[in-house]
Amino acid sequence: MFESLFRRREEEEKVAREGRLPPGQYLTQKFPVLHYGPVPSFNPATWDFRIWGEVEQPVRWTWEEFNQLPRTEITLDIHCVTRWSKFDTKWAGVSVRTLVEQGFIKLKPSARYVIQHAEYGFTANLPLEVVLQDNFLLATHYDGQPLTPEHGYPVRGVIGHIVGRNDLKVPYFWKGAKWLRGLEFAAQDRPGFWEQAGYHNEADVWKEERFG
Ligand SMILES: Nc1nc2c(c(=O)[nH]1)N[C@H]1C(S)=C(S)[C@@H](COP(=O)(O)O)O[C@H]1N2
Ligand SMILES: [Mo]
Repeated sequence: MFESLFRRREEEEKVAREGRLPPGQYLTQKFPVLHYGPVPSFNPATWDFRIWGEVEQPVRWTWEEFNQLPRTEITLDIHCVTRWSKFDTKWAGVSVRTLVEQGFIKLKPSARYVIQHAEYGFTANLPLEVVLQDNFLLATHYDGQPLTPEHGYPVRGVIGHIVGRNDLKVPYFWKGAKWLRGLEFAAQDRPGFWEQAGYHNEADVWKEERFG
């Protein structure tokens, strides 16, 4: 107990020295669960993932098809607006940038924002350029294992900081929707669930943009 408290403090001081601890955040070794509403169930026979809006061709992938998309692994520092940060988290899944580059998604020039649509109508909005960054992933796996139901199984958006990539925008972790079912590419921005509840639209962790 004391030993693990001590280790937490040491690791926090280390990431702070490395410039990886954003203002107002603390390091946690746990993985807190945070969301509004119940955890949905998953049926692989009826589940689908849709792409629509400002695209040349709307797309619908079954779970089987989603699993055949090209895969990417990233390591992220994730920062929750409730002030916990978790460092060196390992994710695997599908990169939206790769889908665009390899022609799985054909964007119209009018596409400028992306709305993540999750179960029960939950939404989260981001600018297209952020969704196309290397630090945004449609994640199916955390730390080598499929996501647990409470962390978003089977697919969730994740966004965080990649060490050494200070060129990338880093929004708070709420900008990744758990139980994700589709991406809408939009010409206009539209506030998502937490943004409508008063959270900041851009949500930059380094600028501490917590509330709008
Ligand atoms: N579908 C859905 N996704 C969601 C949320 C939610 O309420 N519903 N909350 C967000 C918030 S506020 C946070 S902090 C993270 C938490 O992810 P975690 O439970 O895996 O830590 O999920 C985000 N994604
Ligand atoms: Mo959150």
